[in-house]
Amino acid sequence: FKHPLEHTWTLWHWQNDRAKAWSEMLSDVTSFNTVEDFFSVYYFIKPPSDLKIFNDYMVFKHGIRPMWEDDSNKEGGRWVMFLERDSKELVDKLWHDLLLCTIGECFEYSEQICGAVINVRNKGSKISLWTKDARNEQAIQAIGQKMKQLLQLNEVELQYQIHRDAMVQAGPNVNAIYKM
Ligand code: M7G
Repeated sequence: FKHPLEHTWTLWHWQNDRAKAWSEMLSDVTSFNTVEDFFSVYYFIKPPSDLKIFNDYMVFKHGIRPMWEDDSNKEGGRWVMFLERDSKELVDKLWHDLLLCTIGECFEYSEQICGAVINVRNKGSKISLWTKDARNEQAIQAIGQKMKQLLQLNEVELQYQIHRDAMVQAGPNVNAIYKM
């Protein structure tokens, strides 16, 4: 007997390849819907600290593609943290904890949660939680507060960015509509 999760989740991997368009660099790795299957995937893949620069993991509810254009994301945004000078251990731990909180449905307004992402870049890593409706301030604030508390982000700032803004303002300077 395995312990069922509330939802089925899909792990995606993104790897930079200059010859391809962004969405062609995405691959759907596997899906899981029990705690045990989650851990077999989690311990099988490399931790984020062993990934090469320009690799991402995304864990999204089954049926939601981890891209701005998906119907569940196109009106949404993300709570994102920028981990530039943080240790590899901390980055791996934050990613682990965020995944457990996400698949374990620790957040209120869990229907607003689409998925979690880690981007490994030159400057450091970004970890984010994508939500469905960037106009739902109540849900966004509740989710952000819970994330801050569960991940013990005392010194780490969270910013909420709207995907629609990211689409038009490529680069690191996307405005944050909320910070905490
Ligand atoms: P990023 O990988 O989120 O962050 O976006 P980075 O700037 O730290 O590398 C880099 C670029 O990838 C964006 O400017 C887009 O060109 C492309 N990109 C990223 N995302 C998440 C998407 C997406 O959801 N859809 C599309 N079409 N392009 C994306």
